[in-house]
Amino acid sequence: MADLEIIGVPVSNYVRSIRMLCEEKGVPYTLNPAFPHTPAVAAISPAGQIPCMRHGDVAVFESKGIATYIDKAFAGPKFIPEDAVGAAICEQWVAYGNVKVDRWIMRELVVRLVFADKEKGPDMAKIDAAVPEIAKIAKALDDALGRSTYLAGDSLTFADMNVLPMIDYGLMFPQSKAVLEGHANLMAYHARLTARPSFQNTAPPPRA
Ligand SMILES: N[C@@H](CCC(=O)N[C@@H](CS)C(=O)NCC(=O)O)C(=O)O
Repeated sequence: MADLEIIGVPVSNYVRSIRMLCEEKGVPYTLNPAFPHTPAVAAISPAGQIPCMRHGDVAVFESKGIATYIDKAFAGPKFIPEDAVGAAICEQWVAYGNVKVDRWIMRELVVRLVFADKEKGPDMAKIDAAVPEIAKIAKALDDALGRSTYLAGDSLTFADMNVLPMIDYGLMFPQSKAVLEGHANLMAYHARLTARPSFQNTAPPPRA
């Protein structure tokens, strides 16, 4: 069978989530470190977003679509539950991760700080506005992790791999770190999951 190709730069939280899934399942893959909106990406994603995936004739965009394909097409442990409740709860946390955690931690805070205008600096009003939203997210995740070991119950699912890189990025910046650190369940979860080989082996290269 053809090689599995994951397309996208390793610094992307969503690319890392897909790479973590491959690592956890033991699925070999080739990483094509393409930036958003480059030809390899635009050929698959109408939005020009990463990650994308190719496997023989199959091309998929959107990380959850890619994760579903990999989980079903390859042997190894399952990380998207098949039972009705497990599947729904996993999907629920993936959606919450994408709509809330990615939006407020990644787009409204991390990306604004990292890609700030060199002369004007980051838009601090927008960063400040993100902080109370991140506080709500931290509480929601912390509450869920007080009820179960992982977001979708007592086994690791793709929902955890989806949010972990986002939380890890949030802990790198003082504005979000201060909020996240106040949540003991979330911090214990971050420590446990970032120790896994799937996280360690997918670290992006240091910024030049
Ligand atoms: N819903 C998409 C989001 C992917 C996404 O936001 N990727 C970012 C990099 S982490 C990207 O490609 N940004 C460029 C853009 O949105 O134009 C998914 O789950 O794959």
